[in-house]
Amino acid sequence: MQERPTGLGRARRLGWAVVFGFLATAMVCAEAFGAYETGWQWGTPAWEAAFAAAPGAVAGWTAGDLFAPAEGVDAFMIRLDGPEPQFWRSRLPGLERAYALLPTTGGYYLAGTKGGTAEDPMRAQTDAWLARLEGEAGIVWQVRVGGKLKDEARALAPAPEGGVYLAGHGEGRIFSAGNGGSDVFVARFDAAGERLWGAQWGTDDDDYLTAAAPDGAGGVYLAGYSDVDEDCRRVSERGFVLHYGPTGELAWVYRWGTDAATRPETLVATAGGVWVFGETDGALYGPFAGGWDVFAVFVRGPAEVRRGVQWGGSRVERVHAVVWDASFRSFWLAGATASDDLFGQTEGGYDAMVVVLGDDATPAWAWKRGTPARDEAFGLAAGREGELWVAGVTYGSLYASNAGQADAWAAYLCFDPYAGARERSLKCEE
Ligand SMILES: [Ca+2]
Ligand SMILES: [Ca+2]
Ligand SMILES: [Ca+2]
Repeated sequence: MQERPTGLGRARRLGWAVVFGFLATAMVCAEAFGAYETGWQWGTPAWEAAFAAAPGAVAGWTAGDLFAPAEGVDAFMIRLDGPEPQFWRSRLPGLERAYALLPTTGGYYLAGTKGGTAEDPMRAQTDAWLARLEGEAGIVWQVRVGGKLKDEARALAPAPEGGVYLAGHGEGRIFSAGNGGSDVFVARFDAAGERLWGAQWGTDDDDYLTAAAPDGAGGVYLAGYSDVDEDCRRVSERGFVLHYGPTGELAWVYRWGTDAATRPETLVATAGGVWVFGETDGALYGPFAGGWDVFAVFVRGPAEVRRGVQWGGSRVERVHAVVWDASFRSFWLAGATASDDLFGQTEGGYDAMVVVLGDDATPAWAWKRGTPARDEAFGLAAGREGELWVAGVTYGSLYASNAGQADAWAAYLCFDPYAGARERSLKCEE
């Protein structure tokens, strides 16, 4: 699909009316709490993906001429916070694969990975990048993070005073001597793009960062997993949670796993600790249903784990993003399922899903959207009125005709988190 040429001018004219229009929509959404869903799909014959969502916006990348003629891979950000969706769309030349998006005062932080430059041998391989975007100014500043080997950005979390934590993984020296294979890194930046500190952590095997979340006290939780090798062959994966304080000190590390792979994918802090959600290919916290299952565990410190749960269907489940809704005491979890025996039949391949979980992290009900091809939800954000923005990837025609390869999609959803529970209780009364 090509950009609607009136989009940006329209946004300028509408100005604050757009914002108030959006708030009104959100309030109506909250009052009604009826199921509300609208979705979009953007694509070209080349590859597109949307991996990140923030309230009112999604971000991803295109390898084709999505909104303008392209050279290589470009990041894009699409704002969905007007009464007419996708009223503002932007290509971000020079930024490549975007993985994480975070709203901040006056704008957004966006992070991803870009290829090396042939001119600079120190930058011959990929690096992480972090950019600050503000309104119509677009990119206000951008920084590149990484050593001379391969580095990738994966997650953002808010830091004090409008700053941001950037987290990812890379090989060799990033902020200190490499521990072997891939290591995890985290760096704190202030709102002006100045790096305050950077830290590196890892085992002698490959360590991968998947998620970051604020700890509520100025620090940051990180999650990911380490390969477990035997005779240089990967046999399993072991999870980790790291807790860094605001000045860069590593407060604690929790590592865990069994013979089953333990692959944390997302996390969110709640009172007194952090909930970690991930995937396992065995019986980690309960019976294994098959393929990959979802697990959730509450980590309170370097050794204390409570209330581990596991659930899934007979085939693969994936989880990528979680939001804690304190007012409803429930989690929203975005991912995908290939199972016909979990939340009803799939359309085929993976179907995208958003699952509502109670405060014990067990599923109450789920929204599923899919095509006979592979569909997956990667980014998730919640607004103040209970509305959700979801970002994902589809190989099919989810909200529009597939343009070729994978396309990016986004959805704006609103439903009552208690709907499933109410249905269940009605059934019990009958
Ligand atoms: Ca390592
Ligand atoms: Ca499963
Ligand atoms: Ca495509």
